[in-house]
Amino acid sequence: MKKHTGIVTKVFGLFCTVKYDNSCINCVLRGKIRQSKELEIYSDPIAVGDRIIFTINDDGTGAIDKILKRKNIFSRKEKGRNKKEDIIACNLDLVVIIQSFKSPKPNFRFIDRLIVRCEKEKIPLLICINKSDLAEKTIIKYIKNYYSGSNLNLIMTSAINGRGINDLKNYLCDKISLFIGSSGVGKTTILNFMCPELGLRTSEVSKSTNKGRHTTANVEMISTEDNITIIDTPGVREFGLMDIEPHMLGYYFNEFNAFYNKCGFNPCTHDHEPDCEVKRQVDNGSIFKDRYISYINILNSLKEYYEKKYK
Ligand SMILES: Nc1nc2c(ncn2[C@@H]2O[C@H](COP(=O)(O)OP(=O)(O)O)[C@@H](O)[C@H]2O)c(=O)[nH]1
Ligand SMILES: [Mg+2]
Ligand SMILES: [Zn+2]
Repeated sequence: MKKHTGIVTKVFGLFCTVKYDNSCINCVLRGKIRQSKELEIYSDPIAVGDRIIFTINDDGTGAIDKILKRKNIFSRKEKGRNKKEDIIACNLDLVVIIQSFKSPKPNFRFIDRLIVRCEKEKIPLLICINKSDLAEKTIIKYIKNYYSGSNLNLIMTSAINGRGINDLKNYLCDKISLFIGSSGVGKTTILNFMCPELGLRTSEVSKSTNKGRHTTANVEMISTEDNITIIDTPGVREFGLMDIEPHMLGYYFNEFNAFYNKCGFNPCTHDHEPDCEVKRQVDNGSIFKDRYISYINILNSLKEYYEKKYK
């Protein structure tokens, strides 16, 4: 039978939607993939973004024969012995970490965890803070300072008045990008603003909790006419980094890079160790203090996890 190559745009358990030749086809995973040992570590064997080989059945549905080698995997790894790795998406060119200035407020510790994941997987990333129409000058300045030492790309957008949306589009052009962030920050509204023809459903932020409801039930890949491909996710609240050893964390904080060679200890976790250059740079203001505190918070959570694991 003739084999085709396609890309997975949505997953529902053992079924998925596959895009090929500008059309979509519903496919099922063949048993040999479901039972493959290699994929056992994941909660689902297949993910949005997967490139696959499939055959078309007589009834017009497809059967997936093979998942092609993944160039990268963006996943979360939770606590607990039996927890499997959740692949959010794979084969990404860019991860856009989206937060908003207000309703909900930006969560820097959450952004920093996502940054660590991207840096570890070597996936380019962009930080996008939305709802700039609601932002006060002080918070704008604070966010710029917070990430200034990291050299990361940072943009501020408003899906209401359109500011910054063209900058965002420039980053997205000719790429497959993941939109990730808490729910209610405006991911879907931004998509609709960029491509009104999509007509995606957005959610009103529920006023009582300010957390927003989940309207995007699943992760889904959306392609637009101007060669932008976005994988939109429902609000991701928890984001585990449980596979990172505490002494490695510092390498994923770019602003430490210029200094760790001058630390007295090697490896140095820039925490309790004496003669630490990173701490000196925090004290003299070249490393932004709150970003360092965020590092220490993540470090402590990793240490706690590894201590329990090896006790
Ligand atoms: N003021 C303001 N509100 C926005 C902006 N973007 C989205 N919203 C509102 O925020 C709420 C949640 O948006 P939605 O796109 O569903 O968020 P998602 O969960 O990240 O997809 C909706 O009520 C939007 O109208 C923005 O730039 N400024
Ligand atoms: Mg949404
Ligand atoms: Zn140090």
